[in-house]
Amino acid sequence: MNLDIPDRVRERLRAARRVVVLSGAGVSKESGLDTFRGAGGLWETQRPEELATPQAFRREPGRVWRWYGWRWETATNAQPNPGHLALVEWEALFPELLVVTQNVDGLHRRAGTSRLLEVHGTILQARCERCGRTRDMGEALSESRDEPPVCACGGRYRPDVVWFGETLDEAVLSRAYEEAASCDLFVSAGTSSTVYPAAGLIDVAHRAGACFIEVNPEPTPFSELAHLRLEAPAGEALPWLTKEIRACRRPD
Ligand code: BJW
Ligand code: ZN
Repeated sequence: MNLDIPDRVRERLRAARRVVVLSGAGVSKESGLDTFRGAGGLWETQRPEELATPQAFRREPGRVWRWYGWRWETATNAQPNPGHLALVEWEALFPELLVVTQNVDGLHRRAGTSRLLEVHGTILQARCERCGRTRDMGEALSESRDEPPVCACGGRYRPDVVWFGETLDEAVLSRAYEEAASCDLFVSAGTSSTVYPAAGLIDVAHRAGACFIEVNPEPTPFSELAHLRLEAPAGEALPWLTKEIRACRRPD
């Protein structure tokens, strides 16, 4: 990457203590996982609002279960990439770092990020739609690959993720909003910033006066608010930004 960081942004990077990163599917792209929207995205031919919904699961539980089975397999076979690993290094640079991910693939955790909120849940777990019991997704899939397995209570297992029209965990969401409202640096990476309430974190942080950096090869509805835009894949931009942060924090 060849880019000059404006002095006022460099100063904000040097002074930042409370840092929130919002990540999306683009961060896992270089691990071989498809994004949802855009060219080659998982949903190029089908609208996400029609597949990732409780209605779709009610109508065609087998189809939805098989799709998540395939996604579980690709996610568990994938490896964290340099973008995920850069954010692990940020924990040493910013003791108050929080990574808020919309991804359900578990790659941030596997990379080693510890202060992590998975606001759209996890594909690594299945949850009974009736009693809420959870179990390992791999185990549930080995019991039944074609149709969702049935819990002892008679309910069906589904992936432990948040579909459209479902509410996010309230404690998790309010923690994300609190930290966004009080951070001094907010970085969004690999997200189209179109799905709410996660995308609303950007606005909250910006209004609260945080420095906002956007990492995305394509523009988003929030690009114009960005103090710095890194138009590059996260696997290049985040390691580059790490080097820049280290450089501006080194005592002269
Ligand atoms: C790269 C790259 C590289 C490529 N490096 N970058 C306010 C206004 C309007 C609507 C609403 C609103 N509030 C709520 C709603 C309704 C709805 C919503 O947001 N709809 C919008 C689509 C308009 N939200 C909800 O329903 C939420 N629930 C809720 O609000 O409950 C209260 C309520 C109930 C009833 C009615 C109203 C309110 C729940 C949202 C749950 C989203 N779930 C999913 C599926 C999760 C499970 C699964 O994975 O299958 O979450 S949808 C999908 O989108 C998934 C993602 O986490 C999420 C966000 O996508 P993301 O991560 O941004 O990916 P992409 O593909 O969109 O973008 C990738 C980006 O990467 C692109 O920009 C590329 O350019 C870039 N990229 N390569 C860096 N190498
Ligand atoms: Zn049950």
